[in-house]
Amino acid sequence: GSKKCDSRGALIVLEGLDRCGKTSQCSRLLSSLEKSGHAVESWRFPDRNTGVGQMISSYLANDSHLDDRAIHLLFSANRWEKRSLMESKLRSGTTLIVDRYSFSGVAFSSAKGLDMEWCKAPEIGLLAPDLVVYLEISPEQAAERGGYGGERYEKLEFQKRVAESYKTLRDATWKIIDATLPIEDVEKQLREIVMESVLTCGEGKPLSELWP
Ligand code: FDM
Repeated sequence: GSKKCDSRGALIVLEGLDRCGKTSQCSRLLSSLEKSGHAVESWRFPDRNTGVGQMISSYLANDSHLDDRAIHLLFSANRWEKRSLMESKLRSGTTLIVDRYSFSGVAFSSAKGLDMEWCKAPEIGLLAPDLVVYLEISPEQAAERGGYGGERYEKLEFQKRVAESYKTLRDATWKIIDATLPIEDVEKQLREIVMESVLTCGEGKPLSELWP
């Protein structure tokens, strides 16, 4: 008979509070995977390059006001508009490293007081990540790192509530890395976890959808 082997790329998501080091870890991971010959791309949400992304960007910069539910749905729409490209990249064997995804969507909006189940609903049917890595840092330590850019959510009190939301959201499948470790140690741990997931997807692990 025909043995099915749908080799594909892995969908890797990095989550964490602002200033946890996610963005630099994403770029380190990207170059390390590229160097070892993997097909890989680095993505981020919000993707500010689309029309929806520009509305989000102006909201985050406090240049526009939007209802909490309206902005929540825009963040979600911003993922939906990338879904089919995401699926074709993965199926063609490209691993995607994604800086923030639906978990940011739920954590940040529910930190404003929106119901968590309501927040999760528009994410149903998006591709489920093969791996979620949470770079853990306390809100206080993140704030001490300085350089909050002055965007809407970059305030200690709000980040504390986001941290609580992330705690509620995370499950046993998430991998937690201590983001206060030296940058090279975080990088090494991350690479090991990611390589394992890339391997399983290469062996034909099926793609699935949120929320599993
Ligand atoms: N954010 C990000 C949300 O509120 N919802 C979402 O769905 C996503 C993806 O946007 F404060 C928040 C998280 C962060 C802000 O993110 C912009 P970057 O990573 O700083 O660009």
